[in-house]
Amino acid sequence: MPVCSPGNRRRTGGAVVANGGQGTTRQRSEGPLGDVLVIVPTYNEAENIEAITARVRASVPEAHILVADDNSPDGTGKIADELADADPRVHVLHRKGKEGLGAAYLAGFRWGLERGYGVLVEMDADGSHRPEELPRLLDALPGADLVLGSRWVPGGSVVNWPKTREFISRGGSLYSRLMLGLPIRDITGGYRAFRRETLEGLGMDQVASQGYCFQVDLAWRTVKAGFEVVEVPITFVERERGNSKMSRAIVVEALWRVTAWGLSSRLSRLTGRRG
Ligand SMILES: Nc1nc2c(ncn2[C@@H]2O[C@H](COP(=O)(O)OP(=O)(O)OP(=O)(O)O)[C@@H](O)[C@H]2O)c(=O)[nH]1
Ligand SMILES: [Mg+2]
Repeated sequence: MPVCSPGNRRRTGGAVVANGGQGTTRQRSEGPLGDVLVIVPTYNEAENIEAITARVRASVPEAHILVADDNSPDGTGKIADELADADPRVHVLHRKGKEGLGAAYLAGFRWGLERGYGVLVEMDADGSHRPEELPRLLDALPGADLVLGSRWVPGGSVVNWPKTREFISRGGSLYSRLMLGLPIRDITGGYRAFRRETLEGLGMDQVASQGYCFQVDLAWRTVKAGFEVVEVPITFVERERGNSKMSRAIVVEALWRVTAWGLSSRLSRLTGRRG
């Protein structure tokens, strides 16, 4: 089993392994990983939901899919219900209204953990996270506790992304890396595969963050809890249909939360050393 010394990064077949040295590396269970649940959060993705489920089905036929819909006004939830009627491996979690990406994922994780899934995958509905790359993420999971699809490791890339978005994303990852001391290149990315034990061990009940920040929060908790993170290069493709939910509020939330976490962890290290 690969174990990283604190703060190390190393390569294994295109994947980059990171452990921040912020916690003790855990022993990982060696048995079968269990059934895969791909969680797809949706808000107004009527134009995308059918294509994304079909692509997941073609790419990883045995995977189950959970659409976590926040009562989308464009009828995404109804289309998802029709897909679920036609395919017993498609499920729908209807939520009462728009509460943000983080809350939808947390509800989806709980749904999957309660039903015994062994691997829980995060995937956007808009095609940016290509289902065709999911087998590569899953292949890396036996050597990791969390696999991140990464745009910013060698071999990773973005297609059709405006320079401003790339700047925000790269800048957000760099800032989070420096503030939190995390040796992860793509901290804000949302194409991920978790082992169930990782989600059970990272303190999901305390997570309150929402947008990009939700992804930073989970990555940081994962490393702090002593789990091992592997980054696998992906090609991220800008959405072709539907509207982005990215907003100024999401960027501001990420900035203030990451700054607050970084400062408080430095402070507690400082006072811990003195005391
Ligand atoms: N359930 C739920 N899903 C959401 C919410 N906000 C965003 N999503 C979904 O989360 C995924 C990512 O949102 P996007 O709008 O694509 O955000 P983004 O990828 O940062 O922005 P673009 O690059 O412009 O696509 C998509 O599948 C959205 O439908 C929400 O409040 N609730
Ligand atoms: Mg998107």
